[in-house]
Amino acid sequence: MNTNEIQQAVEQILDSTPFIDIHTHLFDPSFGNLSLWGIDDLLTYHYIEAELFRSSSIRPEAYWILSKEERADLIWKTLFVENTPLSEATRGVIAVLQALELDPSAPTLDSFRAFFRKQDLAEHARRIFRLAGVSEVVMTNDLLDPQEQARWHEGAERGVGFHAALRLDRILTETGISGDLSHFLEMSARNMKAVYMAVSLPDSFMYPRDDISTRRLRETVLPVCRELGLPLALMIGVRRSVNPAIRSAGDAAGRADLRSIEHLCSEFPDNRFLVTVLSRENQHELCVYARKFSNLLPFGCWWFLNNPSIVEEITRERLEMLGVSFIPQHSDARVLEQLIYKWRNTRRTLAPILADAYKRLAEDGRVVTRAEIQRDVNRLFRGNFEQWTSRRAY
Ligand code: HDL
Ligand code: ZN
Repeated sequence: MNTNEIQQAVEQILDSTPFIDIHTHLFDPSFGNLSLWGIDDLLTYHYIEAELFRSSSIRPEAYWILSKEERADLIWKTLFVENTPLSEATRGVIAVLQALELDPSAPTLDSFRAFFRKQDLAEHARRIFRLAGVSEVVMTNDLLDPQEQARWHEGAERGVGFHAALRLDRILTETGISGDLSHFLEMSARNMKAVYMAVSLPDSFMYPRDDISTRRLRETVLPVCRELGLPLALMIGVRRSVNPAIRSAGDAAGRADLRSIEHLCSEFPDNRFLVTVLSRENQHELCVYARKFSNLLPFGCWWFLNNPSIVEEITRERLEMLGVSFIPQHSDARVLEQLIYKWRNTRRTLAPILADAYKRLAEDGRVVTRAEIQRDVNRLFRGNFEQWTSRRAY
């Protein structure tokens, strides 16, 4: 293939290969109002709320007393009518409306609300997965969250396309937990058929340290993960509630000391670690650690990194240092229809990066075939995850 044919083949194969989205905050429709979808949820996404407060005179305390519809109306007027939706998060809403054949230049939300009111959620979800080029997503399940606990007890279940992941943030640090935590984790993971366990950690996280996190990881979480054949996803570098007034939008990022990963991968060679870090400054050293430890699988350009300019830098250095032994992206979607724009952006950003890598290989003497490009894309967006989660005890 010549360079044009390589570019075309990469684009076609990315577009036609259904991806596995390994970290989202989506819920199967059976979880009721935990499953966010439609225009009002799309607009009141915390990424967009953070931008509202920069372009509106409204104070957070005045904003939070509005209804969801009133908040969405204010956001649409402020960020989409009075200003141009140029940010990743606001342009994403435009991309969703276009994909659903709605008019992104509408002055009010009436027509969008009328459209979503007519949708059957299960059928709508299948359509969104198809439009996004995603075959399955992994949820984030916090069994200590009362709302979610109630849904599981009422019989909510993972439908086709939705996998569970057991989220440990509260479990790792809460002192009030009594009883056999190992048994609780094992039974919870088995009941949910969790594909991995996950925890987000602050930029100040260190392992080992004389604290409850180290004890819970060493004595409970990692032995249970090993027993059940589950990876542990470490999501490191969050500075929670830097500005509590803006609630979910109030978190920030910080550079972490990744020697914690070095210690964990060394001490637990039979555990598998999925790792994503929130600071741009930590990305290169994460690649270096992945070259040292084959039980470490880097994934995603998380949260504040999920912007084309940074995704490009991270993905290029990962390909250069790791070949295809990493997972390029997850969507982190909180609202169903976000899958459309988050995965459109990923395909659009990755196509030239992958094509460049193949062109450089051709210049250096090896011309790849379409089948080899398909093999690589399968591994990046499906195979690495399937292989990493293939040892499940259930
Ligand atoms: O902790 C996490 O999983 C983060 O992804 C947070 O949920 C964050 O609020 C988010 O949605 N980022 O995209
Ligand atoms: Zn997340």
